[in-house]
Amino acid sequence: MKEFFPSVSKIAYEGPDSATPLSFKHYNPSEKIAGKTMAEHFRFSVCYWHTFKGLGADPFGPGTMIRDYNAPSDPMESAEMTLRAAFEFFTKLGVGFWCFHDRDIAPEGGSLAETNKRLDTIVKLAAQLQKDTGVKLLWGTANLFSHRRYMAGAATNPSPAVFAHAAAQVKKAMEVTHELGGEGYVFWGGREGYDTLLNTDMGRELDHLGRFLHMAVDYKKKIGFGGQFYIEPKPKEPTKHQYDFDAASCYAFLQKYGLVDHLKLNLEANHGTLAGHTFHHELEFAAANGILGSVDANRGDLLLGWDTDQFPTDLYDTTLAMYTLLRYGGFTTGGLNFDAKVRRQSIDAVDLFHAHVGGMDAFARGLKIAARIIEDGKLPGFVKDRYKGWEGPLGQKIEKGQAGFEELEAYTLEHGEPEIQSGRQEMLENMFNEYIA
Ligand code: XUL
Ligand code: CO
Repeated sequence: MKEFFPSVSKIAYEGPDSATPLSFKHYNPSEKIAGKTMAEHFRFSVCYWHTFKGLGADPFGPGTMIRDYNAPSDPMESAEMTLRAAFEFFTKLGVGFWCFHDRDIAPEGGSLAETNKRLDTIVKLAAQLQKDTGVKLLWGTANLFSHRRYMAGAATNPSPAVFAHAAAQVKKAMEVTHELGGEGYVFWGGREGYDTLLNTDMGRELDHLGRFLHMAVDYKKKIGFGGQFYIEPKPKEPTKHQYDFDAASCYAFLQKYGLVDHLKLNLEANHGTLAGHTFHHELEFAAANGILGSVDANRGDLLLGWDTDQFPTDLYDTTLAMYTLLRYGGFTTGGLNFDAKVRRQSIDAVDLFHAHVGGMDAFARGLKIAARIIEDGKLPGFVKDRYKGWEGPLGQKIEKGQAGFEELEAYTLEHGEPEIQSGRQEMLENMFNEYIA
C-alpha cells in the first residue's frame, strides 16, 4: 500500500520537555483530567475539506500546494487516493474522528444519479478504511454552496426546483452518513442568506428553511438515523447576511419553527468572532440554553474581517472554551473538529501535521488549565458568591415567581437603597493569568 506521508510516523506524546516538533507536549490521549481521558474530552476530528481538498487557493491566485494524492486528470482515482491519504493522516495523528461534505469525498458527475453512484463507490471504501483504522465519523454534511445552482441559496432559493435538488442531495448525504455510522449531521447555512433585500422575500425564505429542516427530521426518523443534528451559525460570508447569524439567532429560529428538540449547535470559533462575539460567548450561550452540540475549532485574525480559519493556538481562547465545556459536562455526541486550514505558504504536507499537533496541544493545555481553575474553585466561587443574594428570601421569592412588582415596590420602600458590590474584573483577570502561566 502506498504511503502518502512517508516522512511522518505516528505522532507520540513526549511531554512538555520534548524538543521534537512533531510530538505532543500536552495532548496525552490516555491521561485522565477531571474524570475523563483527554481523548474522551476532545473527540478530536479532522475536516476533509480544508485538510485534503484545500490547496491554498485564494481570490488572488490558485492553489500553491502539490499533493501526490491529487490526480486531477482522473477525479475518481484522485478521490480514492485522497481518501487513503486521509486515513493514513488520521491514524498517524491519532485522532478518533473525521468529518466531510458529500462533494469533498466524491466529485459531482453529470447527473444526480451518476453523482450518487460515485459517492456510493467512495463511501464503500470509507467504510472499509474506518473498519481497518477504527477512525469514526463525527458528522457528515452536504455541500449546498459550491455549485452554481445554489448561487441564490439551497433551502432558501427563490426556485422550488433548486429546493428540491438540495433536498435530494441532503437525503443522500444523510443516508451515507448513516451508513458510515456517523454520530451527527451538520447543517451549515452555505448560501442561505441574502446579498440585497431588493430581491429577497426574507419571511418566505425563512419559512422554507424551517420546512426543509423538518423534512430532514422526518427523513432521519424514517431511515432510523440516530445521530445528532446540528446547525452551524455564521454571520456573513459568502452572503452579506447569513440567516444562521449566531448562536442566539439560531436558537430563536429553532424555537420559532419547533425544531429546538431536534437540532443542537455546531459552534465555530471564527464564525463567533465574525458575528462580533467571542468564541467563549457563543459556547456559553449555547451551553446555558442546553443546545451546545459540537465545535469547529479554529481562530480568525483580529486584523482581518473574514473567515481565515486558522489553526487555534491562543491559550486564552482554548482555556475559556474548555472552562465552559467542563462546567457543562463536555461533549456527548459532538467533538472538536478542526475546521481550519494551513496558510497559503505552508505548502508541504508536513505542515498539515504541525498545524493539527499545535491545535491539539493548545486545547490540551486549555483543558488542564480550565480543570485547575475549576478544581481550585476561586473563580467559580467568586461568581457563586456574587449571586448569593438570590439564595435569600427575596431572591428565592422572585425566582419562584412568588413576587410581583407591587411586592418589590413595598420591599424597596422598606429597605431603601440597595447595597452594591464591585465586579472585580481586574482582580479576576489577574487570577486567570496566574492559572495560564
Ligand atoms: C464554512 C464552514 C463549513 C461548515 C460545514 O465556513 O464552517 O465548512 O463547517 O459545512
Ligand atoms: Co465550520
